This record gives sequence, C-alpha cells and structure tokens, in this order.
Amino acid sequence: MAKELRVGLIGCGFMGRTHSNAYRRLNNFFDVEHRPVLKAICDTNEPKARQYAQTWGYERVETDWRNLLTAKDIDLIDICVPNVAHAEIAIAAAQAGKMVCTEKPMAMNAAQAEEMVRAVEMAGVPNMVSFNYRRVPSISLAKQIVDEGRIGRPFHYRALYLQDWTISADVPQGGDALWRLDARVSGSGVTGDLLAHSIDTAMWLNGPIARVMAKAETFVKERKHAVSGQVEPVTIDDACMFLAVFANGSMGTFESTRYARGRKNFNTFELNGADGSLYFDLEEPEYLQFFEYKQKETGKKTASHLTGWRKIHTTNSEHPYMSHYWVPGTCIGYEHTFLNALADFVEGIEKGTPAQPNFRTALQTQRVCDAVIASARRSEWVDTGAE
Ligand code: SOE
Repeated sequence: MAKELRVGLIGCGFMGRTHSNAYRRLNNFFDVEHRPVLKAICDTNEPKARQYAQTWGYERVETDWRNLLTAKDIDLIDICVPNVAHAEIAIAAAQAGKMVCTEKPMAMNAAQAEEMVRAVEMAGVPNMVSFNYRRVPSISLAKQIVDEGRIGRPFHYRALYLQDWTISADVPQGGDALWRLDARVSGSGVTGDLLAHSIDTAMWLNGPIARVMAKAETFVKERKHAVSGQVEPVTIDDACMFLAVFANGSMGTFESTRYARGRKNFNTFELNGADGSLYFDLEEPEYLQFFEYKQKETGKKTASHLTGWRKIHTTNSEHPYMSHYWVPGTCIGYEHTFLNALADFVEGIEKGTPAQPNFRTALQTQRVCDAVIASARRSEWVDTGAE
C-alpha cells in the first residue's frame, strides 16, 4: 500500500504552482512508494489561498506557517515564499521534525544557509533546494557525458542567463508580484535569482568554483515601491557578470541580466574540454549539443572529415527521465523539471540516498553568490572557500 507524503506548501505564487503540479502528477509518471497528499496551502492572503486550494486540491488553508509546524498531519514543508523567509521557516520546520524543501536561492546569504544546514543535519530530516534546471533531461545528459569521461580535461565553462522584464523604469519594486526587485526581501537581484541557477548547474557539471571576480550594475537607480508608494533607491543588482576559476583549473565566464531586450529566459552554457564540448540552450531544451573529438569507446580521434556538433534530441527512453513519459521524439516541458526533482527527492527518501542538491550542497552555491556580490562591491578577486 502507498505511503502518504503529507505536504504543507507555503506560498501561492509562480513557484507554488510548479511544485503543486508536481505533487499532483508524481504517481501518474513515477513508480514510487509514496503518494503525495496536499494537506495544507499556506499564504497570508487568505482569499488567494482559498482559491488556490480549490484549483490545486489542497484540503485546508492556513494563513500562519507556524501552524504547519505543530500539525501532526504534515510530513513535508515546502517553502515557495520570497527569499527573506526561507531560513526562518526551514530552520523551524527541521526543528519540528519535518522534511523541508525550499525554492532557490536557498537563503539571503551564506550565513543563513549555514544555519539551515545545521538545522536539517541536527534533525536528520530529508531536505532539498529546488534547482530545477538540473532536471532538464538534456542537462542531466550533460552530467552523464561528463561523468562518463567524454569531455576530458576541462578548459572553459561559459554561462549566460538573460531576461528583459525590468527595463522600463515604470516597473515598481516590492510587493507580492515584484519582491524580486526589493533587496530587503530577495537578498540580491540577478545574482540570487538567475546566477544561482547557472552556478548550481556549473558546479554540478564542472566541480567547485574556487575564486571569482565580478562586476554588477544597477541601471535604474530609483523605483516606486509597490507597498509604500514612495520612490525609493533600488539596491538590487540588475546585471552581474563574473569571471571564475574552478578548482579543477578551468576558467569560467558567467553573465546575467534583466536588461537583455528580447531575451525572456535565455539560459545557456558551454563546456569545452580536451576530448569534447557540450552546449545547452533552454530555448531548445529538448536538445543537447555535443562535439566529440575523441571517442571514449575506442580511445581514437573521430576522423576529421566526420567531426561536427551533434544535436542530440534527448527524447529517447535511454535519456534521463524520459522513460517515464511519452514515446521517443515527443517532448516534455518546464513543469516536468519540478516533477523530476520531486521524483528524485522521494526516491532519495525510499532508497536512503538523499537527492541533490540538498542543503549542504546548495550552501556552496550560496557561498559563490556571496563571493560574487562581495567581489562586485570591492572590485577584487574573492575566494569562495572551496578547494
Ligand atoms: C525570474 O524571472 C524567474 O522566475 C526565476 O526566479 C526562476 O528561478 C527562473 O527559473 C525563471 O525566472
């Protein structure tokens, strides 16, 4: 008989929807022992939460997340609220003996993230940070190709994460919809929101980042605040670029902005090694590009007249996650990355192998984000503490 995984989800925004959808679909696609039960949705906006409960099938509504801590019918607390609240809720949830998942970035800064790691490890509760892009089948395939030793010695890593939704100076900051623009609530701008994704993927594929040198910019210096109604200084980074040195000796460049006109969610990376290269572009998520210079199986170089970038359509059942979906040649979407992450989390509980990135792993991404922000402020190279 299926074991119940009784969920209390906090936050009725965009991310709450992606997670709710994953809980509802898990058993349709993955053969796991647990069956998610949507027990409670929590949001301070009660009418919104009531509507949300109806749409997604939550049994009850809470307006204070503390009620989830004492609730005997909740196993997992899922944090989908603005970044400023992640640490307090996650620590309290762990201390209450609940499993904890949180949206990225993990926290406002590494100091908070360290406390969160301590709390989940002391309590011994399963935990995960939702870096969903790892679960795009093409990106998981990139990891498989690296692990199979097909890239050889890595030289370069190049990542872009570009959006354009804050170019107008009339966009306000703050409030329910635009908290990402208010540093008091988000911790940072594109560094925590976009670069954190790129850094998580980069370190998963290419190992720890040891040092960074960054430049950040705030193009619009003042915006009306949606809550106070006053024009206030903007303290987030609108754009941030950094150079990185990986612990394995390879070099990285990372760029992120919300001012790249025409780019909506343009997330790409390229890894160049001695034996091959990889390229991914989220606008064509069902493809991974691979250049094979040396064949792993034979140890021989591919004949020069046959070399070229291979565009792998990652929809075969042999590709990561794809055996759970449709027939070869048919694609899955953005929402499935959250479903794949949940499946990994649940399988981790069932097999005793914690899903990644757990809080301890995600702490390192937070440290790199902190180092990037410090470097941009001081205009100097900053060590991340990783070796
Ligand atoms: C920002 O616009 C955002 O919604 C991020 O917060 C998400 O993490 C990213 O996946 C899409 O863009």
